[in-house]
Amino acid sequence: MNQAASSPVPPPASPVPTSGAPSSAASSPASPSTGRAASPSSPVHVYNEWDPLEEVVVGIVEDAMVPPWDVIMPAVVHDKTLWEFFKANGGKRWPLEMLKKAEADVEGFVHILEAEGVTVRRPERFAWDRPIAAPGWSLPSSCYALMPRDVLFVIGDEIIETPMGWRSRYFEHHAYKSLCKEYFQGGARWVAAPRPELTDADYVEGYVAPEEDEPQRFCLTEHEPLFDAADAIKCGRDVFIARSSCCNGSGIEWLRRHLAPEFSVHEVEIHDTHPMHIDATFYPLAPGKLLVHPTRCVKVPEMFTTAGWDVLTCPEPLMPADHPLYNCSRWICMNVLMLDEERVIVSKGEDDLVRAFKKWGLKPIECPFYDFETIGGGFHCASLDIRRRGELKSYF
Ligand code: DAV
Repeated sequence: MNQAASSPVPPPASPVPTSGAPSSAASSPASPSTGRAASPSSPVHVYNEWDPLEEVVVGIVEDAMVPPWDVIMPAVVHDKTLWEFFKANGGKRWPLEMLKKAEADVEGFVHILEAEGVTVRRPERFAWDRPIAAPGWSLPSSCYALMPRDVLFVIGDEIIETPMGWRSRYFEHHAYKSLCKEYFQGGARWVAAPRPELTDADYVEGYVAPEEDEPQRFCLTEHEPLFDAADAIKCGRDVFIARSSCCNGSGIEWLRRHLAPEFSVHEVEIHDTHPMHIDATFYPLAPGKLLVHPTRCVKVPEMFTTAGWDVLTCPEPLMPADHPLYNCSRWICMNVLMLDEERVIVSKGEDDLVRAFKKWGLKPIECPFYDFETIGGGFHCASLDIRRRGELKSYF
């Protein structure tokens, strides 16, 4: 089964520029490096979603618990018919059959990554089944180490432990501590955003998710900065972020100030009844190629059209409507992983998206993932880029 991170750190990447010209958008080299530009010797080096991927962390299915029912759950679980399931089973183990099927998917994903030449690291096991508490709240359990993308924001040579809005994910960073220490020893920077209190003051009292035809509203207050790493997505000098059920305006402002002046953080306007993370809504796949959800992305920032990017609308998902999804919507098909500017890992069964990717000049690699999606998210959620071979640039 999955082992805790144990293999030695591979030699640092040589700082080779990205291969291939951008399809339509202009890219320009960054101005001479300021403090934040990654040191060439750091084992952590990521500026965007598409430079050639060298090392990645992939989540583990073992020990995963059904997220305990808590204040944030009605804001993130799309399907109201599942609320009773969470109320009855939250804080218990997922049924073994579901875990086995999810594990087969994730190990198939790892196999593909390794076959494509990517070094894959795994989080550590952790006692997610233990009750947890902080002043003002307590829960019967944590969740899992399924989705590293949410927990750590990796940019340049820095790892940022994010201030997550789910109480049940408060200790999730612990599954990645050994890896963080190893990367730190190898030269990476490592910081934690202010650890949130997550008291009732963080959540809008009596929150009810909006219907499709209602204006956007969010379940979080501005009591303190909150965001998950997957609420933001990297695009060289520019980072795009959207408010969600786990990301508030203060969280966006914290990231903006922390990353300035090397990176500019732009907020993307969305409409989503159960918003959680930007990566099934707005996804810069490669220079000149922005994948968007047909309705959730209210307005594509003008900088994309001005710079000549193609705005690619994701086709309707083909996952059967009755496929059980406990933590995301069928649009999880958008949650792909780029191995470089062309190779894209996409869920098997999503033939329309595969066809669209080919038309858009990408090389899809299909991997069965519906059973992982049942309890978790997509390829992007299940992974965390540690090193991509490329340089800091502006694509606008
Ligand atoms: O609605 O499917 C999932 C995004 C997870 N990072 C959705 C959003």
